Amino acid sequence: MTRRAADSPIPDKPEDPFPLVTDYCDIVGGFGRGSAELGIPTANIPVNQLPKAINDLELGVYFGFAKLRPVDHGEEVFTRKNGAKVLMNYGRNLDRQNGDLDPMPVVLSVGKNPFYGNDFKTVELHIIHEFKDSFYGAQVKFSILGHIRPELNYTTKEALIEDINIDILTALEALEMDSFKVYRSQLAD
Ligand code: ADP
Ligand code: RBF
Ligand code: MG
Repeated sequence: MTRRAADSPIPDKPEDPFPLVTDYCDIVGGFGRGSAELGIPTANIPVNQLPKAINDLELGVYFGFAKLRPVDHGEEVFTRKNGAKVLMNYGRNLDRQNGDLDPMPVVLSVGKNPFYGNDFKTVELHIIHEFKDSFYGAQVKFSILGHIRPELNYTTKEALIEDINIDILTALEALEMDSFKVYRSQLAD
């Protein structure tokens, strides 16, 4: 596996403070840049719904598992700060047959996205799974099992995308180890 200069070594099992696990959190709208600019959608979570131990983590990239749950709610339209409209379907098109409701591997960014110059922290999850539709307004429960690397700044969008793709491969490889894989069932109902 490709290891980069800034990467943390992946231990052979979760190490303090991991594993960390959340309750179900709401999936809210962000700037819409993940899919549109990077081709890597991220479900954004309100930081005030997260346990303190997660908010105390250093800014960086982490891996774990995530499980979605639809919310019984009519569709709504949400308007982004730039005026773009987003349909919140509350996860009504999540498809059990497609595995959308199973625990899935995830890479998380806990950071201020220096590449975009945000002045506040966001917690965003890229779920490593192909969905057929968006699921704004649904809820997600997730675990954090390890740290991949600190948050970095980039000179190009392509370099950021390339690093996120390495993060995804790193997460998948770590989560294949039995000592991490066992935490998948921690999220099962
Ligand atoms: P935003 O800035 O509003 O978060 P994104 O471009 O990051 O916009 O897209 C995030 C949305 O894309 C999520 O809220 C979810 O509805 C949808 N989505 C589709 N596939 C995925 C995925 N694999 N991981 C995370 N979100 C996904
Ligand atoms: N943004 C950064 O500015 N620096 C990073 O090092 C960085 N790493 C990320 C790693 C992962 C796995 C993901 C999903 C996102 C990362 N981002 C990073 C955040 C990215 O800028 C953000 O998802 C988009 O701006 C869309 O909100
Ligand atoms: Mg996002």
